[in-house]
Amino acid sequence: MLQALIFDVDGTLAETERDGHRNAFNAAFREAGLPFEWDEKMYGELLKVTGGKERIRFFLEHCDMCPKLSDHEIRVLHQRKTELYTAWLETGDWVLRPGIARLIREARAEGLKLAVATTTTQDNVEALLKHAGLLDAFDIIGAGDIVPKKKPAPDIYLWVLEQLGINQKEAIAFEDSENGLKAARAAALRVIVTPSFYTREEHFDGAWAVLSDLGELDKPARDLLTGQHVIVHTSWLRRGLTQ
Ligand code: XBP
Ligand code: MG
Repeated sequence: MLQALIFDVDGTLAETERDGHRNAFNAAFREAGLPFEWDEKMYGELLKVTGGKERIRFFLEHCDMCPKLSDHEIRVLHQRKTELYTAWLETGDWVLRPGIARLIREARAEGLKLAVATTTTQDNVEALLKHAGLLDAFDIIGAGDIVPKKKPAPDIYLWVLEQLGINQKEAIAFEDSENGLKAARAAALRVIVTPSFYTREEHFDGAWAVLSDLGELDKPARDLLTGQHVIVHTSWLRRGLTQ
């Protein structure tokens, strides 16, 4: 029986990568006097590395002309990036993706548990949910360094399931990326994928459904595999995908 919905954050709850995280990384680099910038295309490639600190480290390791930074320096730089990113969230210059707030409220009203499973930093998730007026709706937030291995490892999903006290058959995960899908599938969860700006070309084998978004009452989503119109309701999730 369905007990919980588990949401990824970046790309799934909102399109936060290009104008939010990327700009915050670049502003932190500028402030620190570092001689590089991540353009839109390069950032899309760097997103294959999950986690901001890991992404900076990977970039520096593959950049001959860049200065080398210690783990401590990367942590300090990343801390500043988090401040800049949460400040951006507070400007409200972003929106939740279609159907997110609607489904969360519907699930809450029906007593389903709600959780987050993300590689982003806890402060970022709290700032995003708070600004959206949804922080109180969530029972568990699994974020950032709370587990040693980030997505595509299943660790964050396994941690969230344990905290919720349920098994993998009792939850559905919502993801936007191949790395996220792999993580949730490795935890044996059913996964609905709503591809985002940076993940449209990725492969989603093993997804339960691949949808344009979750759909609003006046603007249904599109099933990207069948072309059908759908609005993801809890009843739809409970019943399975055969309507
Ligand atoms: C996406 C990520 C994160 C963000 C940056 O997370 O990989 O690393 O790009 O956030 P999600 P931090 O699992 O929510 O899609 O700099 O805080 O790591
Ligand atoms: Mg994501």
